[in-house]
Amino acid sequence: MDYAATGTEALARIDAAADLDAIEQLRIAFLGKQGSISGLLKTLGQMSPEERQSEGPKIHALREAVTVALAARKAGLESAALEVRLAAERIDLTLPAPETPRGTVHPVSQVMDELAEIFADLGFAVATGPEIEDDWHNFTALNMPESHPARAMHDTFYFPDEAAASDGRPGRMLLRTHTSPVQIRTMLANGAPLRIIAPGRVYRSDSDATHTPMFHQVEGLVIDKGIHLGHLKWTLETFLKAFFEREDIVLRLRPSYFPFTEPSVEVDVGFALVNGRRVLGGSGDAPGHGWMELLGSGMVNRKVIEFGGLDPDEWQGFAFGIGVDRLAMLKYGMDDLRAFFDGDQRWLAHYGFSALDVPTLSGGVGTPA
Ligand code: 2NL
Repeated sequence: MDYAATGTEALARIDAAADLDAIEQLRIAFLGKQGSISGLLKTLGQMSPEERQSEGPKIHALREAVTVALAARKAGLESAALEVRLAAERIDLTLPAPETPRGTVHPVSQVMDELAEIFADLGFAVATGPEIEDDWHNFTALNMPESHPARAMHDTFYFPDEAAASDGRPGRMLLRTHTSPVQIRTMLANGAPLRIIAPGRVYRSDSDATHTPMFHQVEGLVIDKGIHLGHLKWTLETFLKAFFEREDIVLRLRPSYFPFTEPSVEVDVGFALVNGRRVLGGSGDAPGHGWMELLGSGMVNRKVIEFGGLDPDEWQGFAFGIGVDRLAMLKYGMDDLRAFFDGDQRWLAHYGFSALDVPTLSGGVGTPA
């Protein structure tokens, strides 16, 4: 039998295939399980040895020719598609830059950079860690055991139970409710002494005018020998003066309670009412002044130091936590937290920072040049 006509027709159809889908259809039609050339190959089994000797090589040659043609046409179509894409995605680097740069740095990013800069000057490193955490690092290690009421108060987003322990992690998986687990991880990994801040996203199932399900927090942790409340107060005072760029920042420390600190201290900052707006500075006890609750802090609970792998008789520490979004609102005068995460171009253009306005202590952390 002569397979030349079959081959010619097959090659013509392959040549005419318009796209990769058509090539695949042809491959199936010729070489698939039910394909025509596969069918020819099956006929070899019924042939006499003589017949097989004359027909076999022709059928195999036909299959080889079709296989090669399919591959060649496929490569041709792929490179044509790439050419089209490259032409469409070409950018003209000789075009002039836009009149005004349109991207801006989000106030939250700007404030995070300011915090890193201020605390770097005080000898703090920036620590980061996972936003998807396990129960142990987020709660247990912070002296909030399974039944602790503070766990319920955290409005935690939990993952379905199957996610837990599948990779041998301790406890249920969740979205971290604070950045404290980063500090636990750093204590376990690096030991003491330690001076870190842990800025980042945190999550709580809570949403209204002053709460969003995702917000930003910065926590600080110092572990060393002989650390006491005086170190905490000086550090916070120094930080807040640098951040708000005012020497007259006055703090008031009030006793409070957190499971992870003992004693715990709520920190208020004095403000004055100017044209109905709160401006930080001066004693809150002066006429026309008041106190605003700003952050929580305290001496690290002995149990938390132990969970961090350290001996609390040898190492002491202080810690604090502040909302970064709130800090940004206070410093840059926004009044609605929800607008932070709307992605509205007008808001971003108004409150955003130039990418070149990198906060530095020598240049003034928050003062646009
Ligand atoms: C608040 C209070 C706080 C901490 C966070 C902390 C972390 C470790 C050990 C001990 Cl690893 N404490 N963090 C301490 C006190 C207060 O945050 O009101 N945050 C918004």
